[in-house]
Amino acid sequence: MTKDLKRVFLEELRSVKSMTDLSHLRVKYLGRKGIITLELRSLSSISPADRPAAGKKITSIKQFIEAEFAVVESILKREELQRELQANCIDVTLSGKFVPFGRQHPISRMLSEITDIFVTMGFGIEEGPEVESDYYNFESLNIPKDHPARDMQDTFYINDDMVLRTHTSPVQVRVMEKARPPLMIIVPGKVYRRDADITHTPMFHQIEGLMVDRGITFSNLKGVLEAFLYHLFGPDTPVRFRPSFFPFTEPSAEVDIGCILCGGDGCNVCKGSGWVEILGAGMVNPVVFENVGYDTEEFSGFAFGMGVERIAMLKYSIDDIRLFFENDIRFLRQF
Ligand code: 2NL
Repeated sequence: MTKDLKRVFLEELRSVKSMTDLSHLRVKYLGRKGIITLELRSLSSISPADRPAAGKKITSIKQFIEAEFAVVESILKREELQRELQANCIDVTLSGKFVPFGRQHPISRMLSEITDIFVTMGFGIEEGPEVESDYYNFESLNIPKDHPARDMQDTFYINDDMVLRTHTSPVQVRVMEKARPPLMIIVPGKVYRRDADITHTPMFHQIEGLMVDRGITFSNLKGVLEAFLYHLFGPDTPVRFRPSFFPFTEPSAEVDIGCILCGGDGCNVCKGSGWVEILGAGMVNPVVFENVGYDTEEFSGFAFGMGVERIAMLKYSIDDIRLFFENDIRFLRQF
């Protein structure tokens, strides 16, 4: 009978294919009403003389079954692990997915390049509000009430008194109100004018600079701007100063560089002249100093301003300013 039990058990064990099959078979043999459990319980009905031998036999079968279960269980577990590894297998030799890199916008790069040159010379960077009062944007800078720049046609008005700043100069006025000379700052930022064509957008970027101290002269202005243009356009770039006019500087100048496109021979960028305008500058008008409470007998200074898009257009030979703001990846990728 016990030989049969082992044989029947082994046959049933052979048909076990999964952990579920195995646990069913375990219940069938070793469960509370399992074959082995019942055999052990039935020992009490055997005569005391035969009981030890019968007990020994059934216990040894139980141990045999338990050992077999352990073997099959470990085989099934290994198979299961193998299946799992196969299903979740990663081919580390496959080539990776292409992740496109972003990059700085050409205007952001131009801004950093310009500010870096001035920071190297010792200028500090200042920023301020883009929505300004009429006073800071115009009045404090000696821009008269009837000046065309103050026209509704040219400036974005928020209301009678507030505008979108048309230049970053109001930031310099704010700084001068708070600090006394010596002062050496540049002010990069967005500015707004009602204008739109291939060289104008309603929003563009400007960098202005200001140096104020005792004994600052036009020579200092010339030296700083020539050093700046030397670093931005290279040591062989010719620079010239032309007389000009701004209400906030006196005297005023416009600064040209030899056309980098044609090398001075004349082309459509320099309109045949061989020169292109790059900056406006001048000695700060004493009226502006009086407005911020500086003693004009003690202090003098120079200021300058430039358009960042305009410089980027010249540097990279771009003929339409709107390309900077269309976000065409084929354009932006080239910088
Ligand atoms: C240009 C010309 C310029 C200034 C900006 C300035 C600022 C203060 C006082 C005096 Cl607070 N001047 N700024 C001076 C001369 C020229 O910009 O062509 N910009 C694009």
